[in-house]
This record gives sequence, structure tokens and C-alpha cells, in this order.
Amino acid sequence: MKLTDSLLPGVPLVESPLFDVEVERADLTVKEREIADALNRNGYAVIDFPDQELEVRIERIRERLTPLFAETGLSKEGVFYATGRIQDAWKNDPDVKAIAANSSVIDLLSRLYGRSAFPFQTLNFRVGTQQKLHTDAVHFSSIPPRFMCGVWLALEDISANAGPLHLVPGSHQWPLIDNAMTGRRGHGVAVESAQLPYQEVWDALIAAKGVSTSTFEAKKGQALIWCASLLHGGSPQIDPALSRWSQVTHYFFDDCIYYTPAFSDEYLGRLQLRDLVSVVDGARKPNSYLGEEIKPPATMVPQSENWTRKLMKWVKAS
Ligand SMILES: O=C(O)CCC(=O)C(=O)O
Ligand SMILES: [Fe+2]
Repeated sequence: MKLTDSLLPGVPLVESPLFDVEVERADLTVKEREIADALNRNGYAVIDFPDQELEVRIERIRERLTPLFAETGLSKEGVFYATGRIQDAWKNDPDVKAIAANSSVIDLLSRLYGRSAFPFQTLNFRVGTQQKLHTDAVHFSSIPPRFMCGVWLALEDISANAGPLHLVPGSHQWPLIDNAMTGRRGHGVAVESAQLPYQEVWDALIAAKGVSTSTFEAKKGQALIWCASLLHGGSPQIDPALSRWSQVTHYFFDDCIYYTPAFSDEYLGRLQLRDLVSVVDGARKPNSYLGEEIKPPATMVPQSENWTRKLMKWVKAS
């Protein structure tokens, strides 16, 4: 579907209030329609990862990354090693990159969202993260909002005791929480974790709504797409001896402003802009609004300068 076919091109197709009408005009197969319906209804959808070489890639990734989980800090290529996670291994691992840049996944996401998708970040895990339920939209968001998603891929069969991914179905329809709503300033403020100021709100929302989580006991090669504001996290790891190999790729979509809401005050025009490249070809992805490139004024510090400093501080503190 072309952008101009939609009455609301500034809303992802799968999150559109006009979804039922607009999905009919989208160029989707029966299977893809099921994925679109699941994303619209639940905020996530499970797919079989479309890669003939996946088995061998997984084998190579696990072999190469195993010793690297002992590292900490930022490599000169820009790979960031922290306890239990490797961020942006695509920069020096061809198989991590091939998974992130899989063209069938990019095409699928582009049709589901109504704009061209591009991967901008990878995360590799060897064990469960036990991360509290959170939305990614406080870390990475877009203007217009919701043009971001994650694809989580199981690099082994994941048992209930290994701390599988869990999610709150339907929570993508809850309001996007921003700094204005929580009554705090974000721009230029130093916090240890972008998630911290919001965690209390999410926990309270989950308790107030009385919702339960759904757990993804994935088979190797299964992947889960989640919407920008879906609450998700790592469930408790019951057996500490178990691994939980997985790769997450985060995607944005073309012609958006890409920024970090946790460190922004949107209504004052103070955005912590991101300075992105596509994982596919390393091409710069300029911040863009209705086709116009947006250059940051002096008050908007691009993420790359500030972020490295924050990351290094965080590594030292942890
Ligand atoms: O794998 C997990 O447990 C959660 C990962 C996650 O939250 C993310 O990559 O955004
Ligand atoms: Fe996340």
C-alpha cells in the first residue's frame, strides 16, 4: 500500500484506528493478514523466521559470541558489550547482520506498517534478561509515533524455566507514557536507566488493569514481532543453568524523526535526536518529517555524542 492510499499515513497500518478498512486495501497474503490482525489486536505476532540458512547462522553466532559475553565496554567498531548482552554485534558479525537485514522480514514489516522499514540496532543474549515489563517506546520513538518495532528471534528452543520472553497482550493500546505525563523533565537530565522513571507507572498500570502476561516458549527459529508500545520483558529465570539464546532487532520506518523520549521534552521542542544508520547498508537515515530532512538545532544533541558517554558511565557503575 502506498502512503497516499491511506487517510492516516502518519499512523502505522497495524495500529490504525481505521485498521479494519485499511487492511483490506493492503497487499497482504492470507498468512500476512493473520499477522496484521494479531499485531492490531494483541500488539505482537509470531512468525517462522524466513531464512534458509538460519540453522548454520545460529550455530556460527553461538560459537563466535560465546567468549564475547565476558567482555564489557564499547569496541572501536561500535559494538557494546554489557553483562549478558551484546549490542550491535551486526557491526562485526555477518550472521547477526544477515538476520537483522533479512529482506523478507523488512518487506513484511514495510507492508504491515505502510512505510519502508529499516533495522537500526541488534541485541544478542545468551541467557534470559529477566528485564521488567517495559515498552521500547521510551528508548526509541518516532514522530509520528509508533513507527518502531522489535523482532525477537529464538536461537534455540526456549523452555519455561529459562526465563522466556513475556508480554502483556493488548498493552500496545494503552497510552504512550511520556515525560510530560509523569511530570518530569527529560532533556539533558542524567538518569541511570531510561526505563527507571516509567517503571513505577507501568507496574501500577498492570496492577490496576489486572492483566496477565503471556509467555513465549519459542522454538528455535520462531520470531515474535512486537509493537513499539507493547509491554514486554524477560520472565524470571527459574533454572540458572539454562541458556536462552536470542537476538532482537529493532526497526524504524522511513520519513520519521527518530529520538529518545526518556531524554526529551517533546512539547518544548527539545528532542534527543538519534543519528542512525541502516544495518542493511550502513547508509545514514536522516531525521525526516513529511519528506523534509530535519537538522538538529543546537539544543538537540544527536544521540551518538551523548549516548556513548552515558553508556560508558553506566558500564562503570554496573
Ligand atoms: O529478551 C528479552 O528478555 C527482552 C528484550 C527487550 O526488551 C528488547 O530487546 O527490547
Ligand atoms: Fe524491550
